[in-house]
Amino acid sequence: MVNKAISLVGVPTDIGAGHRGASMGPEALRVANLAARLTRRGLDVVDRGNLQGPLNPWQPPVDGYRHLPEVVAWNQAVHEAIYAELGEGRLPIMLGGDHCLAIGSISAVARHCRDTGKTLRVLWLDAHADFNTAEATPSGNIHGMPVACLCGNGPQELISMGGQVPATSAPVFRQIGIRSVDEGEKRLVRESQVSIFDMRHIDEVGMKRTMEEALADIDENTHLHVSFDVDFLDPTIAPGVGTTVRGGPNYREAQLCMEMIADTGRVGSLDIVELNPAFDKKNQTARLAVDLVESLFGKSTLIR
Ligand code: NNH
Ligand code: MN
Ligand code: MN
Ligand code: MN
Repeated sequence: MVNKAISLVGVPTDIGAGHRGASMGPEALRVANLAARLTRRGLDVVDRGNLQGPLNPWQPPVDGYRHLPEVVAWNQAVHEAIYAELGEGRLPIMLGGDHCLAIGSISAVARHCRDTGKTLRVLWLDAHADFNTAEATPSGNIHGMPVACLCGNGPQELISMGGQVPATSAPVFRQIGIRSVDEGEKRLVRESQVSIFDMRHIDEVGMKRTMEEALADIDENTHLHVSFDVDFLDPTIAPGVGTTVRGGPNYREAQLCMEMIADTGRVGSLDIVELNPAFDKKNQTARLAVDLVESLFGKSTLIR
């Protein structure tokens, strides 16, 4: 069974993104009643409030990275907070914030898995592979780089977070929903051992088989980390993100994805990132994200 002690950790920054506004994500998720919805599911939810860090200076990239010192500061705070929650035996949900923050959260989860002898598996739900480097990036935005950084390909301050370089490795990742990968990034992904279940794969075999494949060979020793970039979802149902890409999973496909993850009973930590209320309509994307997170924690429409 899934850990019932849940900690919400707000990380109000858009420091790694190409649009302002993901800094409002944590509050939008609270307004959409995330804590009460999980409490209603019988979980013991504590909201730790927000972490703090530098403001967004909105500068152009320097040597291929935008806002690197600020990204490092925010991720250090995330790493410490998430590592502490796991050490207390709790299940942390990081309320982002943009996706660069997964460097801090996943490096902390990897460190916790080393402490406890668990096997880490990361489910990366995203339209994007987030495998860029300073050389490959078209934007310099570090939210396009967290998977590369976690696999040891990035600036020293980001790859060494958590005391081990690399923090984790490519075979740990299962990426689902991918449909926008930059040219140079494509080559890096192909040369890596990251498993990609892109939209073409989901179109061809369906979400059910895709998830069976992505969840294959996990066992009772697996710590599942779900990194949920809200732009994973089709923009017709989830307009509240900075980088919409059409052709994503629809409502039922997304529900099935979450329900099948829940069925494993192995979820140990979660990121909800890239929600951008400045692009949303009446908080609908935040409400949808909360709905899907309820399913991730076992809410089901199953009758049998
Ligand atoms: N690949 C693009 C970049 O690196 C966009 C990344 N944007 C995301 N990633 N939202 O999930 O700039
Ligand atoms: Mn643990
Ligand atoms: Mn992402
Ligand atoms: Mn994305």
